[in-house]
Amino acid sequence: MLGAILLGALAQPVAMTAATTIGGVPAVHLGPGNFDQSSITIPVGSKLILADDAGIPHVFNYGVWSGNQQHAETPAGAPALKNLRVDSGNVELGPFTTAGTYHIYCVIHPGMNLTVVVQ
Ligand SMILES: [Cu+2]
Repeated sequence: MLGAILLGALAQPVAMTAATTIGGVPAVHLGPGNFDQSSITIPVGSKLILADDAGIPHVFNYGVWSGNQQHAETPAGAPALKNLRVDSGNVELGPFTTAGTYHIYCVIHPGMNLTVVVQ
């Protein structure tokens, strides 16, 4: 029974994003007012690095920008993330221990949205 479930999971198509990693941890790089990719897929139990290469301040929460409106979210099972300010360098989120789709946005930059798929 468990084997069948595992095989079923393995048979699902996996989005093969050309993800970058830093020290083996999946990473999304930050531009001046954007994520350099709109989504990233990581395995359950993985952390996620946000790499502020440009040294531009960003502040992250769960939720999305829709037009010029911020919509905060409180996703169940997600690691803590509340007004996380990044000024430069790398910040680590997680680990993400629960499979699901999580939305992260930057409160400073309209439209700066990232979808994190944990599977
Ligand atoms: Cu930002």
